[in-house]
Amino acid sequence: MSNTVHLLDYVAGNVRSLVNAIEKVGYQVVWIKDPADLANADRVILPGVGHFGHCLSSLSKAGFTQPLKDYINSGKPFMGICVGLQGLFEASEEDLETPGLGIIPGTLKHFDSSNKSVPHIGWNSAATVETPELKGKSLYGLLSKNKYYYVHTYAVPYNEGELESQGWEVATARYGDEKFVGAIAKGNILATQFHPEKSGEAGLAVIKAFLDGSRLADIPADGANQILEDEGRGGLTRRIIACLDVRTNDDGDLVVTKGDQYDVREKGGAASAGGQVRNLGKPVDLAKRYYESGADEVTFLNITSFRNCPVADTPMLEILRLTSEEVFVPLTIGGGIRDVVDTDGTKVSALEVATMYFKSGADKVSIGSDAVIAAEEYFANGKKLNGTTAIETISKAYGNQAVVVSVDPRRVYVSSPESTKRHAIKTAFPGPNGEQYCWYQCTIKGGREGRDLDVQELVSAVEAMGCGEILLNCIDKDGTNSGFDLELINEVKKTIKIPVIASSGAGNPGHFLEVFEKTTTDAALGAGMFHRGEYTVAQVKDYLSTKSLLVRTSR
Ligand code: 1PR
Repeated sequence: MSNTVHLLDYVAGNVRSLVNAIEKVGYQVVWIKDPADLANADRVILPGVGHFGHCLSSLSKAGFTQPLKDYINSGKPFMGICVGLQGLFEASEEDLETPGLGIIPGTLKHFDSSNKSVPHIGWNSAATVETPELKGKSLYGLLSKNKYYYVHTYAVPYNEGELESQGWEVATARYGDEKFVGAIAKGNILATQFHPEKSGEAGLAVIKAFLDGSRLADIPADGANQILEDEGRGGLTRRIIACLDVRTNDDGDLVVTKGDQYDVREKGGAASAGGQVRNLGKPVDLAKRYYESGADEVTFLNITSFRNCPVADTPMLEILRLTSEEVFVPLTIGGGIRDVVDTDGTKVSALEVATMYFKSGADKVSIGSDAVIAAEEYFANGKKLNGTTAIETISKAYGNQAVVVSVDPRRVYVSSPESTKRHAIKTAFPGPNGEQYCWYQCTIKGGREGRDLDVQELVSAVEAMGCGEILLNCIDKDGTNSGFDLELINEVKKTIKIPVIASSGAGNPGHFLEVFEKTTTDAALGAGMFHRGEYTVAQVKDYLSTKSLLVRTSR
């Protein structure tokens, strides 16, 4: 058999990562653009991101529905990923008007968000339910000790024995009190709710097993069943994210830098503005190092993108391209995601800018300044969505999970809550004049400009617009090594349902423990302490493990 795999090209999606993963395990991708080509394929993968109804209706409009069913019925290898799994079922609550392919019985349900963040984002299990045939065997390389990367709002609830009675083999995961289908297989079909292409070595092993046709293998000695769970959270691990602030230094090279309260220049150096830009290493090298050390995600923030520069920021796109060939965990890119006018006068929409990054290997884009402006307009228009903001257009095309909003708040101290129109909180850390209250002011342009909008207003507005996750920085804490701003994080968590990544202030593993124990944050991010080599990501995870927090340790 050839070493090609056919991928269906039917909907906008950030599939670069999947292509990279397939190439990494030694196969070549051929795109199927015409339904007739399906008949000639030896192996087919159906990727899918975003909205169930949009994906299924795009498939149908492009004439793929019947040829795809025929291909699956032919018995040749077929794999569905994420919405590619969902589409095999009969229906989804996400869009009950548009039917699924109906190959597997069942309907996808919305996760219950009354007691947990939704979407479900992060690393969770895919533990195979043992059947006589599977005893001592791993199905397509799935191992219960491994964690896989999920990002979805709808899932197939798992009811013991139901799918098995129809001949399906199932691997499950648990999120809070909900058990759902993480992967499902029968004969020539394999489908995963998680993204194997973003699941590190564990995910690459699943893709390779599928492409090699290795359906069952002996479980390796170190792969024995070991399904760890965290009370209240199920198998979802605490996510540790490494962040790289990238900018051009005074010599014109793109470097990883790191600020103290957003000031990235060395103190007392030679450059006129007060010192050289701190250079902590090369972006691609550091990203690889953090991946190898177990980072669950890597985020790049292009921190000077508000300055005039060509839209096709070639060096930044190149960084993503090179990183995504070697780093198989989710990659987020931020900085400059907004409607822009290029240096030659051409107008380029935020969606087009984001598309360039997705095509180069990003899985999510992070929006900073533009989100603040959009939120101000949202309130000015009586909380009406206008449909044209960067958040709305990108989340519509690529799914909410692909849109992160990066928030850069700064504390403003006040003597009483009545002395400001903004939401003030009582703080245990009084201001310089003994003020007992503060509000968190949103800023734009990397903290250079404060706006009359508080962090609670911003996060609730962007959640309504379709943002899937908040990256919550804090200018007061950035680079201080003094721990996260727990008051800020608790306030934001109270305000919204979407997941929050706590950022700014991490100086040692204990700070990660503290933020997970004292807030309900979904993930925590570190920058300076990793770049300066004070601690590795692995050390943070080992420490959390010794404190009984669930983390992903196997790659
Ligand atoms: O406004 O959409 O163009 O996006 C610009 C992006 O660049 C925003 O996400 C903004 O947060 C970021 N940014 C702008 N200026 C700076 C700066 O440092 N001068 N960096 C900056 C933000 C903060 C964190 C940092 C954590 C953890 N960096 O991401 O990594 O504070 O640091 P620590 O662990 O060392 O304390 P747009």
